[in-house]
Amino acid sequence: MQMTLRWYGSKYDTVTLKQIRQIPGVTGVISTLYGTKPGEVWEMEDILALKKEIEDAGLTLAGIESVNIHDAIKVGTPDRDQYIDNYITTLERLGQAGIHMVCYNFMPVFDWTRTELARVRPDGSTVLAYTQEAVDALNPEDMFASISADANGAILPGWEPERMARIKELFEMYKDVDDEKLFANLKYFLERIMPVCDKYDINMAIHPDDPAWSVFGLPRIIINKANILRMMKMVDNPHNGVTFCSGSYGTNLENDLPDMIRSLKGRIHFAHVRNLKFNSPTDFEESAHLSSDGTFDMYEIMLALYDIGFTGPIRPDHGRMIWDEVAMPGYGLYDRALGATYLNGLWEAIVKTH
Ligand SMILES: [Mn+2]
Repeated sequence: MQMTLRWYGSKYDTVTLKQIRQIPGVTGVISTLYGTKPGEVWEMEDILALKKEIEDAGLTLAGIESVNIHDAIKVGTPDRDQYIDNYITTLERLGQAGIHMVCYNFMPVFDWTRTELARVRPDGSTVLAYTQEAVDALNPEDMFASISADANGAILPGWEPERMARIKELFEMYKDVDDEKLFANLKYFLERIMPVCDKYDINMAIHPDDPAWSVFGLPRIIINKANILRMMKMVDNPHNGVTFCSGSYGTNLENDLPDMIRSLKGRIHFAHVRNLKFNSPTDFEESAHLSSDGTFDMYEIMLALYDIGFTGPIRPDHGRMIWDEVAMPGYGLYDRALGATYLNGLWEAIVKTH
């Protein structure tokens, strides 16, 4: 595996490549062209400039998170083919630039959903948190207002203001889309992009829905073992793979994370590894990465990745906000650096004892 950190680019991130280069054991970043909108074709010169900037800092561009999917593709509207063509052109250019892993998600309207961006933990750190009760009491517009008010001035991925301004229209677009239709639209998309993925050896890594259940009545399909195996089988190509995100699949305590990892052998192209602390089955907060701080056994998660021979990029996921850092919630330097070091420590111990 290759330890990486997510990096939003020098125009958007409070963390610098120089700082990332100094985290022991972190050799690459996962980045994106953060200014692009879903459906746009990425310019080759922008892709190459991003790659060069990262390599000049002594790191590798280990993959893209994300190339986002236009709503027309997820909804299956008549103009979807144009947006899929654009997506294919972007993939071609990424392949030509030597980039072989692309993370994406197929979540309607919202990317990840949290109800608090700065819940105070007993140690004084602040973290992202979720309670179903809070979601049930809010409508989507209120939720956007509260998320953006807490974002430390950052624009959060998936919560861009121009997108949220259209929230009613987006809900209207999805009103006839149920789980089966979303599966069918995902299949259509994957079948069209697989030839270019085969040609350039691009591993597509779908990120699970977060939380792993329906929010605001919207369909959610990438939520559990049965659904993800169905997705693998419906387009049975090794380039059709997953981002294994422990913090997203882990939102549903019925998901047995090490078992899911083992059942996805050969199809996990990217891993997000973090811990959650559950206060009840519908109230969780993002803890430090250590097993002792949360609900998951992180050793067992890393062991499962080792057992399946995982070789792709891995990253600590959201970190807590500690040591007075001000950054995009979840994406400060310090706690993610601690997470990377802890995961590398687990990995070294596993390698030496197996
Ligand atoms: Mn994730």
